[in-house]
Amino acid sequence: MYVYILGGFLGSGKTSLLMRLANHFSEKGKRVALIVNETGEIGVDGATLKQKGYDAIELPSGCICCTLAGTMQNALKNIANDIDPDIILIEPTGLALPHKVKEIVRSSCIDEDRDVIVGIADIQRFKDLLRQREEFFTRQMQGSDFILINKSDLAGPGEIEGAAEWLSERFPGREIIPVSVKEGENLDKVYGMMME
Ligand SMILES: Nc1nc2c(ncn2[C@@H]2O[C@H](COP(=O)(O)OP(=O)(O)OP(=O)(O)O)[C@@H](O)[C@H]2O)c(=O)[nH]1
Ligand SMILES: [Mg+2]
Repeated sequence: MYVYILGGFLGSGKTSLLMRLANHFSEKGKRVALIVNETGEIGVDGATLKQKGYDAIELPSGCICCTLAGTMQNALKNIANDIDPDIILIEPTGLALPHKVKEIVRSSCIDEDRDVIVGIADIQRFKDLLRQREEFFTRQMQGSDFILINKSDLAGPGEIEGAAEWLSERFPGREIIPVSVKEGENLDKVYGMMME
């Protein structure tokens, strides 16, 4: 069982990516389960995900990397026992630290082959985020196995290159991929990195 944690600030595109990944892997015949910890106004809830045919668990408000750690452990165990999916996709809130979520996954005694943190940076708000919350953003991206620069369709000239340069200085050796989750740009590359 693979566990993917989608880490990124509020509005960066986590839910949009979650839906894309769920569709893609389901079409490939994989059994996908979803854990969402929504606080966003625009988002999907467990009921909507279930309507779409996914096994989904929605965690109550609160943050899975701190106050809801135990709740998330139980959710993981239930999913592993009852559903035994090929893939679990986890969307923490935009204020969670993904490496803490990963620690909880690892302490849940479920039998995962691999856990992966996908970091999502929003190009539209990249400069503002650095100006206002550079330290938090850096910690949030810190544990990522690779980083997506999302919303490439909205980027101005040079913006992607600037963000990629900043990220590769901070996180040397980390793969950085510009994507548009909305328009599908570069998503094949992301799928390829996830289940090979
Ligand atoms: N133009 C554009 N918009 C995008 C893209 N990806 C996501 N969005 C939009 O950005 C907004 C936020 O996307 P979500 O997927 O809800 O982001 P999120 O990270 O789940 O947000 P929270 O759960 O509230 O933290 C939505 O209006 C999306 O339609 C993209 O690649 N391009
Ligand atoms: Mg969301």
